[in-house]
Amino acid sequence: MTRHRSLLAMIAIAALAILLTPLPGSAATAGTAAATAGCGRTPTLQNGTNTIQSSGKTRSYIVRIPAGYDNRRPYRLVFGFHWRGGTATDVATGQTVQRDVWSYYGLQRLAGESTIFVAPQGIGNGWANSGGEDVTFVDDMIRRIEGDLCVETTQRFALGFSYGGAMSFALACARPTVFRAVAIYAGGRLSGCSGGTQPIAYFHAHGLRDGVLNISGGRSMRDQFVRNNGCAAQNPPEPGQGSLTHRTTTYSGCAAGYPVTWAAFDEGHIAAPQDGATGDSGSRTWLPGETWRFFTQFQSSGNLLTNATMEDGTTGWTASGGTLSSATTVAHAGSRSLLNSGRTAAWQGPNQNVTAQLTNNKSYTTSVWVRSQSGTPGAKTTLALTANGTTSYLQLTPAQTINTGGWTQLTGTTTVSWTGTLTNASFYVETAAGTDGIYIDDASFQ
Ligand SMILES: [Ca+2]
Repeated sequence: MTRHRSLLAMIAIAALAILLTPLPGSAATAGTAAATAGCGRTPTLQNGTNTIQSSGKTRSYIVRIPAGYDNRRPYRLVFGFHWRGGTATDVATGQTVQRDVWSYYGLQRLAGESTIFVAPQGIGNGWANSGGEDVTFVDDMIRRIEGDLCVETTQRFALGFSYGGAMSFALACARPTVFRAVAIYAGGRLSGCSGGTQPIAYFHAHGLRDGVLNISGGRSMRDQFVRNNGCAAQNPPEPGQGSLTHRTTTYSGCAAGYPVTWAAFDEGHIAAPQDGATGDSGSRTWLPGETWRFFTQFQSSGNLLTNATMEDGTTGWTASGGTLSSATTVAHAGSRSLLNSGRTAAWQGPNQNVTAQLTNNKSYTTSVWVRSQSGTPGAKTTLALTANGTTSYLQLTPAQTINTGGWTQLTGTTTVSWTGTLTNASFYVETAAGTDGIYIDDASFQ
C-alpha cells in the first residue's frame, strides 16, 4: 500500500470540551473537540526555536510542528525536558543517544505526525524552578502554543530524564489537571512539588543501580501518586542485579483514568536503557515504546477515520489503483460517497492511513457501507500492517456480496496487534475478485 504521510490523523473528540473558537470549514471532521484558539489559524510559531518573556526573563523553547500540519485538527502536545547540563537541542535531535531515532526521547518516531513536540530550555541547563518560575514558563508556553496551534487540551503530556524528570514531577504536583499524564525517567525531587495531592496518570522508570538519583527516591515519588490515584499499595517486582532486564508493573485498583506504571531496570543513571546490554541505545531501548503506550492509552476512542462520511470530497482517502473521485450520483447518507473506479486488481480500493492512531493489542470495530458500480463482487475491509519491515493483512470484515442497486454494510470486530515498530497501517476496502468499481460511504473504524 502506498504510504501517505501528508494525511494526518484526526485526534478524536473528547467530552468536557470547551470550544474556545469555532472550527472553520467542515466542522464535522473535527467535531466538538477540546480544541484551542489556535485551531483554524495560520501558525506564526517557528518550527524550531522560539522565545517568550516569562517571569521577566527571555526563555527559549523548540517546537516541532508535524509535517502536513492541519489547523482544523487538534493534536497531542508533548513536552520533553532535558537533563542537567543538557539542552533543548539535545532533546529535539536525540543527538546524545542517537540522532533522530531518539528525538524527543524516542517518542517522535513513534508518534508519526500525530503530535506537537516541545523541548524547553532550562535556566543554566537545569530546572531549579526557583519560586515556581519554570512551572510558570510552562504555563506561558502552553498559552502561546495553544493560541497559535490546534491542540487537544485533554492530550497534554510531559516527560524527562533526571533533572527533566524532576521538572515533570513538579508539573505532576502543580498542574495535574493541565497534563493528562507524566513520564519520569530517573527523576528526583529537584524541582519541588507545589501541591502534589491530586491524582494524575503517572509513569516512572528508574535504574536499580542509579548512583546519581537513587531508586529509593524514585519509589517514594511513585508512591505519592499511588496514594493520590487510589491504587493498591504494593512493592512491584524488580529485576535481579546483573540481569540486564527490566520489569514493568501496572498498579491495580487505581481510580479510573489515573493509572500508575513503574518500570525498574538493571542499570545506572541512564535515559535509554535496553535489555541484554549495558548503556543507552536509541534503536533498542524499550523505554520509548512503554512510554508511548502509556500516553496513547488516553486518546479518546472514536472513529479513527478522517472524512468518514465522504462529504469532504476525497480528503483523507487515496486509491491503491484506479481513480478516486467524490460521487454525487449515489450516497448512503448526505450528498456524496467515494468512488474507486478503474481498478486493475481485486486488492485495490479506497484506503486511509491510520498508522498514528492505532494501539497495539486493541479491539477495533469496523463498519462501512459499500455498493458496486458494476457486477456483484464480494467486498471486504482489510488492514495492512507493516511492522519491522514485514507487511501482514488483517481481514476486518467478512466478505459480502455487493450490488449496483443498493448499499451493503460490512461490519466486524477484530483485535489488532503487531510485533516490533509499526511503520504503516492502511485501512481499505477491496473485493474478493474482479475489478468492478466500488462506492463507499459512512465508514467507521474505532
Ligand atoms: Ca456521504
